[in-house]
Amino acid sequence: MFNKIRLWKNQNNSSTLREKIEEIKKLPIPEHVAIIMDGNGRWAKKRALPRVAGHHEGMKVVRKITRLSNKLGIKTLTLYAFSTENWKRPKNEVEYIMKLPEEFLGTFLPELIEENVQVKMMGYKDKLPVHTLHAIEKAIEETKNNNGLVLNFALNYGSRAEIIDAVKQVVSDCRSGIMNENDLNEEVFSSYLMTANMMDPDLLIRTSGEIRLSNFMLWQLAYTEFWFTEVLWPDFSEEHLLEAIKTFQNRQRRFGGV
Ligand code: V07
Repeated sequence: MFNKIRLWKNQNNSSTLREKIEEIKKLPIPEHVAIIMDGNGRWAKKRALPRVAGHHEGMKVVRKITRLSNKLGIKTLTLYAFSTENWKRPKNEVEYIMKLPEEFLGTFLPELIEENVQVKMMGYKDKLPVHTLHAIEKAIEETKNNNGLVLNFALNYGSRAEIIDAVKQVVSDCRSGIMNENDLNEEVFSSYLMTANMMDPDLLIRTSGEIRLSNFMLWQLAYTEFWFTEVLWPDFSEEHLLEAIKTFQNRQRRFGGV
């Protein structure tokens, strides 16, 4: 009888996923997880599909991973959706990608509100198409009082530019007397970045086998654990996130606190 139940459980993925979630919740969960969602174009190419098909599939994974992150009690999920370098891609691809926030929010904003998720964005808003920015700002406004998961999209974001802008603002505040240069320290400098009031990521995930940061959160990732996988973003599953967190927990257990 029990063997039969076990057999049924192992065939039923959703039930074993639930068990894995319960297991992982017994140890500390990273509070802030950041993900570089790479490999969408390659996923499409492997299937002889246009690159945009990979981006669309990747968008569905964003929903899945957001729901699980919320369920796990992760406090902040930062997703690198578009870099300042991505403008160099073909015009039609960029135009398509810039419609994804609207499509995503058109479908899932009610669900995000229902699940108490707070939408945020970091990056240079000035270059974004107005239709994209409007959709995101509406979502930010409608979720601003939610106190569940913070879903932070890095969009038209670049870390070196972010740091330069912070330095310029510090210099300006010193010149105008708002700040004394002797008061500048790491904590104060952090408050000049786009992640002001956010804790640094505990865990960085990058998919698609690239082992580099590509100008993503250079300051904020100083003490972060990195987890890289060959899996392409559209193939990234709940199990992969749990695996990354498990690795994080094992590292914490071995090196943390002593
Ligand atoms: C984008 C899908 C995921 C893979 C990476 C590239 C393509 C969701 C959003 C989004 C952004 C803001 C927002 C709600 C949803 C998104 C871009 C690209 C630019 F408020 N997916 N996704 N934005 N991709």
